[in-house]
Amino acid sequence: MSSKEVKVLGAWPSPYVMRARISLNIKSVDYEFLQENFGAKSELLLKSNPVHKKIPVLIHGDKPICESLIIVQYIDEVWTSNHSILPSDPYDRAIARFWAAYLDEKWFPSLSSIARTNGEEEKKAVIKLVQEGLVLLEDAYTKCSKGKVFFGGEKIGYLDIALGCFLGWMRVTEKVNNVKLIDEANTPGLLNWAENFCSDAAVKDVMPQTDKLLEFSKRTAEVGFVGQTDVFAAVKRYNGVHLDGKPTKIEIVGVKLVAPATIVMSPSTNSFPGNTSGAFQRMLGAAYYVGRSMKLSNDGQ
Ligand SMILES: N[C@@H](CCC(=O)N[C@@H](CS)C(=O)NCC(=O)O)C(=O)O
Repeated sequence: MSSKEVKVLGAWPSPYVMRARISLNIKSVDYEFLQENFGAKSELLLKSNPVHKKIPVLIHGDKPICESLIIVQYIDEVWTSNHSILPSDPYDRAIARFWAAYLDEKWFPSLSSIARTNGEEEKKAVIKLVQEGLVLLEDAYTKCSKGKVFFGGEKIGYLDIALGCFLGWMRVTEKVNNVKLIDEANTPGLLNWAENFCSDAAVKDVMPQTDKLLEFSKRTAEVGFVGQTDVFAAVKRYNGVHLDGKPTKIEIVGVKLVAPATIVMSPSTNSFPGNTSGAFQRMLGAAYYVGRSMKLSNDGQ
């Protein structure tokens, strides 16, 4: 299979994109990784995933396949080389799908909402929910792995990929909030599993380093504005606007007529207000991941 026949539209920090990449690695399929910029989605992405406009998209020949878990399953069915990703037993397959749905519908939304909680009490409550979910997953691990290393047995399987892709962001959450999510006391099986998962040949090159992810989560993005008026208009229009239930603060921290002017915006958001467009939309897009500040630069014209 030529590398050009398989493409992944994605971004390195995205857990969902990791699912596609790990699955292709398991099957030893060569692929081209086309990194998307959240600030300005590519035409190819919009054309390939017109419904959700999200990554990952797997492009096989000229056929796009969307939604990470559907992509994992597609890869497993198309490339039958190496081991199979989904369990061969129908009951085991159903259980693996059940837990993967739980992860995407309940558990990960809780994990990612920690950064957007209001106050310490709410944060503690959401962290507790996440930890309780992990205790349920510990039990699922004991049952699914049947004493082997992975949920899928000897080799990484569907549920390993579904949960393992979140390990990077779990570690970031642990660091930022000074808590333990996976530990010896409550989730000893998962602790061991996580180490084996991250060091697997199919995973280690796509699993982002925690510090890099942490840096990314706080990153400063720059967006050029043509003309100062746009920068001031953006401040006027969006300062105080509620995003994810919190007011957005935008302040100009430096204005130079020749060198770039800079605005810092906080808190950042992971969703776009419906009426944004153009440069400001691109700025919000670049701030997709929670917890970072943002700079707008003005070329001073
Ligand atoms: N259910 C989707 C979720 C994919 C998803 O949320 N992707 C994020 C990146 S991690 C995205 O593309 N966000 C851009 C947006 O929401 O516009 C899947 O499993 O593929």
